[in-house]
Amino acid sequence: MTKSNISSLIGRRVWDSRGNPTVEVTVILQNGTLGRAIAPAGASRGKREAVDLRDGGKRLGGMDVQKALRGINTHISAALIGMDALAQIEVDNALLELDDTPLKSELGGNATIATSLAVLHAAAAYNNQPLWRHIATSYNRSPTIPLPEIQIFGGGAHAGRRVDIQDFMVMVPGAESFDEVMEVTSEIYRAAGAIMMQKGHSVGVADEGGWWPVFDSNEEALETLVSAIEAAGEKPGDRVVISLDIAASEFEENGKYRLALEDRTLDTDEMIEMLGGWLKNYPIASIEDPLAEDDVAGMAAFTAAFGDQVQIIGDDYLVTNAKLVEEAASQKACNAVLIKVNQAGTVTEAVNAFAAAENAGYRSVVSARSGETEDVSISHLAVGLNSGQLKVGSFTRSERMAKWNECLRIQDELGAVAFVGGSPLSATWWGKAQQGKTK
Ligand code: 2PG
Ligand code: MG
Repeated sequence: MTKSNISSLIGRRVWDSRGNPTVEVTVILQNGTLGRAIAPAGASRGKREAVDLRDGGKRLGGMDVQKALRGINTHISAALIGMDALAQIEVDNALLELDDTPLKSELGGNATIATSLAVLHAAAAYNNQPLWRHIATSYNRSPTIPLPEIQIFGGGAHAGRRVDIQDFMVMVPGAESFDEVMEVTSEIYRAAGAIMMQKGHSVGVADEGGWWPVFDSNEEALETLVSAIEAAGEKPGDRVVISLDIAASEFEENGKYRLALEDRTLDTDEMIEMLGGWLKNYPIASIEDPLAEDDVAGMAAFTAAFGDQVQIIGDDYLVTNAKLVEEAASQKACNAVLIKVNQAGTVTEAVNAFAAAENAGYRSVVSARSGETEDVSISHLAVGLNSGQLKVGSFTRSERMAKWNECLRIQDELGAVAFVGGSPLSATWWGKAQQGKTK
């Protein structure tokens, strides 16, 4: 056995930001090097993403992970002990051989992703490299500091469906550094809180730390977001733009879109018209899952209409799956992909989806889940892969701030020049408006 071979692999139950059980895996190599990672968990999940293995029943809301842990501590550890941690693809292939079901329902995507990421961490530590550098070296990428998307109001499945739309976010493409993004976002978050307080709408925060959305319509949330950007001293659409995750699959019923807050039901064309109106009236530069995951024709029609002005991201629709990304590209649906490691279930599959996106000329946004932990692997993934963008949730709660803070640390190592700024949005109206502007 060589020093980088796995000598032990142990699963343990830990707890996520919603207080639900989740899976942590610790890998130890022959020379004592340790790698550790924790599986995140989604609430608005795509139908085709890897599923978490949960125990079901009444205890802990059916969310316990004892079955997943048994799989790790028996089958997975038996298969992986002795393997070289530096051979990520072989390790991930071994996981796929153990569970060849399409959605990893036997071992659970929670078990496989925690294992796969823990091995990646161990390999980085073995090479005495920070994770981002190990990723950049392994996949032959030039590391950069990503442009964040940061939530100000939470909604949809993350806020008891109080509003239909899921994420009302800001991006600061006009910032000179990651640090500047943090500062501007903090002011906007604070201003939004003050506005909610003034209106008597301040009742706390949603799952990802954004303000709980007490609004009479979805559009009121957008109007309030614009007011918050202005109250923070910014001109909306200048240094700061808006990004939305519609998460439309969540309110699609039998091919129609049910906006419960407004007591309205829209067909695909009406949905496209409504969103088109928003794109016209608000400085929105990025929009995720504007139509439901099965409404491919709608997604293609939306992209044909607006793809040359805004970033259109497939999340539930593409579930970090290379094959689905290729299909979407052939159908000209979306122009960007959300990369969530646990949707794929292994690091290799997530990287394959990222590579497929790049081949297709699609942008990528590395993303957290609504259920998160102190694990900051995705900050390193975004930097190491040079994904250009990172979505983590809001600007409160340590499971979110840990990821932003990790980017600040990495920026100190890489230097502010590594920050991508607004370049990921260069193909949008925002990027086009910047051309010709002198600094
Ligand atoms: C999303 C994510 C994060 P969840 O839809 O993009 O906002 O939510 O993890 O619940 O899928
Ligand atoms: Mg989404």
